[in-house]
Amino acid sequence: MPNALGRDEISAARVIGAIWAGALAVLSCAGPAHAEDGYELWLRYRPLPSSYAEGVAAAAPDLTIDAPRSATVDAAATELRRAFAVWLDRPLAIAHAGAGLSLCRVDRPCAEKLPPAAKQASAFPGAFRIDRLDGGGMVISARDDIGLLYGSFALLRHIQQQAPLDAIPQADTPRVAIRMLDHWDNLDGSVERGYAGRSIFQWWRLPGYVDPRLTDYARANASIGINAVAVNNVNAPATFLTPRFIAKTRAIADTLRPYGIRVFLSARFSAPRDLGGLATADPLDRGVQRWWRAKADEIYAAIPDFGGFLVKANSEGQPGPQDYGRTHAEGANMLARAIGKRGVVIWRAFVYDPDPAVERTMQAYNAFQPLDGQFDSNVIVQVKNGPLDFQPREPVSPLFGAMSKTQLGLELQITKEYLGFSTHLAYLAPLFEEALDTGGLGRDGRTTLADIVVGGPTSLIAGVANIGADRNWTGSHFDQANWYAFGRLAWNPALSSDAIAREWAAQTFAPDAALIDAVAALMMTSRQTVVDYMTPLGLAHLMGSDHHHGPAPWVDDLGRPDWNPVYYHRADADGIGFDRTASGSNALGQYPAGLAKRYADESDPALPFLLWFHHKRWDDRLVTGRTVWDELVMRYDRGVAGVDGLAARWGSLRGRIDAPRHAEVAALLKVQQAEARWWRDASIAYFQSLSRRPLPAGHAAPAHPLSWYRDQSFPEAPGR
Ligand code: GCW
Repeated sequence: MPNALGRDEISAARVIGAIWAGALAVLSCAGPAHAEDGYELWLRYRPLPSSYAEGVAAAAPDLTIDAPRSATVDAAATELRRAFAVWLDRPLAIAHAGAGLSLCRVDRPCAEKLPPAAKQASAFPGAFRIDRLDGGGMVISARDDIGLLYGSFALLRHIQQQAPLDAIPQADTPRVAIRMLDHWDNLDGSVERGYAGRSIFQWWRLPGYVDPRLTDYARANASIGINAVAVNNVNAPATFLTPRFIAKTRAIADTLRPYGIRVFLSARFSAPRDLGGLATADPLDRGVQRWWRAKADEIYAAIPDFGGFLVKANSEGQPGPQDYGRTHAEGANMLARAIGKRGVVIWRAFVYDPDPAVERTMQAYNAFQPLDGQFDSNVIVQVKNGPLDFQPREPVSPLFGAMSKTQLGLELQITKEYLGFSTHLAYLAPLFEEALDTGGLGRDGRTTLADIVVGGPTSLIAGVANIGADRNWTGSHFDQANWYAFGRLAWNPALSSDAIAREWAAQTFAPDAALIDAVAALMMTSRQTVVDYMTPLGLAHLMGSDHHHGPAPWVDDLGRPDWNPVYYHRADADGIGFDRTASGSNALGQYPAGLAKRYADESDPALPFLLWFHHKRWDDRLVTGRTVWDELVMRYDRGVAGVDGLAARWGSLRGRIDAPRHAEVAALLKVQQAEARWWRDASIAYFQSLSRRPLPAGHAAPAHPLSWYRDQSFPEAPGR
């Protein structure tokens, strides 16, 4: 992409920025003027140190707008004025001279003043440039209004980090067309797998009352490039498609539209029966096709830029085309034809057979890969990053790279269903990055997952939202970083998780170089720490049933074998792990040869997928020099020590972060310390009951007998 910053350039710019910011931080010791409760997210516009503020005032004494009047341009101007009023300590006046800061649509006269490069700017929707002009002014230019809004937020991000103004010009282009949040929000205001309070969508009060919070939600999304939102749970009743709910959804769409965000609805496949009184929902039935076409027309009449339908079909009890002997492609195409050119159908590949003869992680591939080439061009098949279900670590789904004739979208989970809810500190960008950077997926062996999902008008990265009505939006301050990082990576999957952590920390806490180093370092180790105390060495799905809170590796009595943790770890007196090589289920055979070889490799001491792909004997000696049993215990303890380290490092930042947020994070880290021990102790107590091996020297016995851990129950756990 022309003008795109690569990882190296970004980190070079970041280092320069950090040095500059560090020098300035010495000068600025003013405390925050506002109570820091997290509501403002990363959009905290605080007074700047005077020397930096002078530069900002010189470059942007006033604002000129040369673009057709639109709600989006107004939103950009409002946001700029909100921030600059603080930075200039006076309102940013609207001018007509164009000598200060200006917003310039490149089809307008202002384009004449732009440097030549700006005239060849990317045509990808949302692309923008920020330039300095010879006279000292600054101009944000784009081909479309949304580019002006994104450019405005980029400039605000730059200034909030107190990055050098000399580092402008900048240009940026989204790499993915649909950058989407999937809310698993229910009609009754609860949120499936939500740990940040009730839903922000107040269905009962809509459409008459639209919570102003939705505008702040839209601002936050636009600031990181998110441009699509599914407002209801994929496990949704058809009620969302009734006229009453279309009117409510329209009110949401009207609020989000100025910020470039299109609304989608999760659609229940049986709606023609549930609502339409038809005897069938068979996608090949003419009456069913007519019903969906009329429903789509009704929605588009209310919401002209409606994004389309998100569908969970024939998965976990949801209805779908297979109920009528039809394929996923036939079901998806029927809906796609009802939508037509107006939008897309996002069809989820998260399926597993109700009667599993085949190993669970192989099922989505078996169900979808043979359909490659059969989906209409406005169907996107949305695939979770891993083949199981958003575990702390998984290999990538083998569907990526195996459906070259189908538009595949990536589904990530931002809410931490399996990583400690909103209580544990786990920065997820390294997890997202690990998936996106996984290579060896194409026939050439050089294609990464990111290469597969970036590109044309139906490219998609979706994330299951972690947002709720809690004052701080995400249930904990650090979970805001996961929303932020998701948006930034969906915009540009080549950004580094470390660079994102730094820009988030600078905006969320303060642009102080030492503070940013400390916060980013803590964030960057947090996910591996969770892996260590929950699911070390490639183990997975060891959590409590139903609510998914806490350890329960002993569970073996659920309705289906593949719902039980014992199905996944396969531990017994002899050993542990799932043989997915050719001698076992051969899930490994679903990957291209080079990647399969890397996944099966046991020579890297990190051993990320050892027990995902191999069954090992307890006494087998690993590349680390330890036996499997000893290595397992060591990893659990490393996880516990890791959380202690997070807590200690956070503790040392006391006084350098505002007291309310510091105290809240510290309290949650205490819970995490206790719960990491619980995960470690319960898991070791259980596995030791099978391995009958002594703990290696220096590793303490679990605090309680196994029965104690088995007896814990959490009827009040949120998110079910
Ligand atoms: O991760 C699992 C969750 C379910 C969820 C399902 C899915 C919305 O436990 O709560 O249902 O996946 O992705 O459809």
